[in-house]
Amino acid sequence: MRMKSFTGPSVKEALRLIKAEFGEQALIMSNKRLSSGQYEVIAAVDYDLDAAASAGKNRGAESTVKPVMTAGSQSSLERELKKELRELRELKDLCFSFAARSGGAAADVFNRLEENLVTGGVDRRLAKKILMNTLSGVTRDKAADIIYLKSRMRRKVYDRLDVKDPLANSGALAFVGSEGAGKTTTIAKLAAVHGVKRKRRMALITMDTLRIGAADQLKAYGRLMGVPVEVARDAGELKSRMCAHADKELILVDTPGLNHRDSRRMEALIRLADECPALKFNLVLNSQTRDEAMYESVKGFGALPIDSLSFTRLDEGKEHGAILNAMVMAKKPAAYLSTGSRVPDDIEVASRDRLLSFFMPN
Ligand SMILES: Nc1nc2c(ncn2[C@@H]2O[C@H](COP(=O)(O)OP(=O)(O)OP(=O)(O)O)[C@@H](O)[C@H]2O)c(=O)[nH]1
Ligand SMILES: [Mg+2]
Repeated sequence: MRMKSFTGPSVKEALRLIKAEFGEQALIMSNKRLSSGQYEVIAAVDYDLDAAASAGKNRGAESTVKPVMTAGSQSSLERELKKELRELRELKDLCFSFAARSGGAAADVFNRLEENLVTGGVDRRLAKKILMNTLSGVTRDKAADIIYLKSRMRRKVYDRLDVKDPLANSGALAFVGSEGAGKTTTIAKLAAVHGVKRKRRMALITMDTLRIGAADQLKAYGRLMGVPVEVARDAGELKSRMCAHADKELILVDTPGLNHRDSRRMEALIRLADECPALKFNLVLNSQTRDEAMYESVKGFGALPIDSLSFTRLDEGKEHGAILNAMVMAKKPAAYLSTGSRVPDDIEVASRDRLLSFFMPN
């Protein structure tokens, strides 16, 4: 949704400008005569509405070409589309009342707040939801107060953030994720923090027996830190290694990187979760992954009982909205943030303040 104020010597002229810029889809939010004698009309255009409408058209076309499309998938698309339209209608209603409350300033305020989130990498749909949350219930006197609204929006985002440190207590934690996400490096950093700095009794177990040299990578770290490293090829071996280290406070388990579409290997991980109920899972995500791939990954690994998320490569980009997108989609707390490849320096436990500073810098 984008709002803009148009002025002209008559309402007709302002409407002509709106039509020229926004087309027939424009929603007229308000109009009034200014003290200068000019007329101001506020209009909004909904990009998603366009996208949804054209997606609807495409789907229609598709279903005539492919009559075999199942009723199930059709109704789920319909449901999705209906949900989206309902949300847009709610947003439109909210915009109407917001525009009425704040007058001409609404367009500017609305766009600035939305762009604030979107330019930071927050998904446009999520940005809209946050905006709806922020704007609903705002009183007339505050409706054009950008400083107040920004801090209200910060609070709304802050309240959504969930963090946890899964190694705060004792237990076994397996790190899963796509190839090269940063699992082994994250484990090495955490082993240095907990095993070396805090002197907690710990063991590392690697299940990455597929890639040549993968187990050696972790063993080398283990040797340096004086932390035992073992190899387990399957759930049975993992269980017996975990039993052998029952005296340890922490057991960190490295797993091979996998494409979530690789159903055979994903099933092996699901079996692991079934057979080792004491094992918790942390999903390691590269924070620089593009939106679509990030969603796919979160959805794919959602088949596992994921307990928390870690994000790597924060040093490689400036916009970190993708982290918020992933947290909201997975409905899981953030655990660790990796800010470089140095072991053990480049890791921190996620905090709500730190996360907020990524999505909404001051
Ligand atoms: N810049 C940067 N590099 C990182 C970060 N975390 C890991 N890396 C680097 O990314 C590469 C892959 O890291 P690994 O820890 O081996 O990744 P992995 O998930 O274990 O990979 P597979 O086991 O092959 O699936 C290594 O070169 C790391 O040094 C990070 O936060 N920032
Ligand atoms: Mg690895």
